[in-house]
This record gives sequence, structure tokens and C-alpha cells, in this order.
Amino acid sequence: MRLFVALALPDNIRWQLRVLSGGLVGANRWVPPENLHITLRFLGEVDGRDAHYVDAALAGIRAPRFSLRLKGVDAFTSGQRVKAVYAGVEKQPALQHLHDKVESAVVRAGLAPDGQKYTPHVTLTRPKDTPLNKLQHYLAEHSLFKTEPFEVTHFTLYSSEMGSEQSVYTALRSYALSVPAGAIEAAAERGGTL
Ligand code: 2AM
Repeated sequence: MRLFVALALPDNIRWQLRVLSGGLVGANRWVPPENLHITLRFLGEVDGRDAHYVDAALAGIRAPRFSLRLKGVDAFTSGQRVKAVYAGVEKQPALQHLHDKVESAVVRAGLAPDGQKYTPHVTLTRPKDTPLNKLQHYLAEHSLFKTEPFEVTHFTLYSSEMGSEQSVYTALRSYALSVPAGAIEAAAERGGTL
């Protein structure tokens, strides 16, 4: 099966991304709202035994919850070709920290290291035929894009299958992030919940 590890996005954030999903020449297919996510690690084709090891290693990760915000738009290009257009993620050291823990866990489970610099993003479209000048126009138009902050409380192992129109992602298991030390006491003092 084809697997990846990702952060799901809350409904309100997916809603806020809707303003970006259109208005780009050569991009006719946009990632549907239910498929929008932040990939932590693409695993590719993994057999059942390795999937089991990966799951066990991911379940052993201890990392704190954190707050995140999507900010700006950008693109991965190759020469003149626009490969993917994405919403950016505001810098958050806790996200890089979680990514590094996931990477170590995956390697500990026996998969090959990724070796690439991690650029967190939410892919919006993989255009077929977008000229660079049209891309520049789109990016300039949305340069001030920003969502509300949201809490990241877990990360998820997904399988990916080809559907007739688009990929179908299935959440196989979610792994909880911990409540930071002190937050429980502070919430109790406020007399409220976390
Ligand atoms: P993306 O976050 O850049 O879109 C599920 O297919 C996810 O895994 C996609 O969201 C995609 O990343 C990522 N992915 C798919 N194929 C990949 C590949 N060959 N290398 C790296 N990441 C890949």
C-alpha cells in the first residue's frame, strides 16, 4: 500500500483555503477540500510488515501539541514547469521538531531516509500547463493570504489510492501529541478545559 504521514487540517482552515482554489491559467484540477493536508513524510509503497513497524515506531513518538498558521502562497517549479502550487506554513520550530521525530521513527522502522530539506506546505494544485508569468500573477494576488492559527493535536498515517477523479486518502491511525507541561495546571487554575 501507498502510505504517507500528514497533519489533517481543521474544517475552518480548509474553508479558508477555498479562496486560493481557482483563477490560475492551466490549473483545472484543484485538490478537493477533504484531501488538503500538510505532509510530514511520504512513505511510498510499503508492504504490510513494514507498515506494522512504521505504525509501532510512530506510536512511540512523544512530542508536544503546537499552534500553526498557514501563510502565503508559493510554488515548486522545475525550469519553466510549475509542478505544484501551495499554501505556505508559518515558521514553527515545533513542526520541524515533529517532522524530525517522524523521520527518525520511519528510519528506525527500516525505511530509507528521506534526505530532503523539509518544506511544509499544503498542495493546492499540480497544474498541467501554467506559464510562469501567470503563476507570478496568481502568487502576487494572494501574497497576503493567511489563516487563523489552529492547534495541532495529532498526526495521522494515511493510505493513498487512485480514485477515478482524484486520490482517495484514508486515515489509518492517528497519534496524539501531548499537552505541554504546565498547561494542565494553568487550565485547572482558570477553572476551564485545555
Ligand atoms: P504534497 O504534500 O507535496 O502534495 C500523498 O500522496 C502525499 O504524499 C501528497 O500530498 C504528496 O505531497 C506526497 N507525495 C506523493 N508522491 C510523492 C513523492 N514521489 N515524493 C514525495 N512526496 C510525495
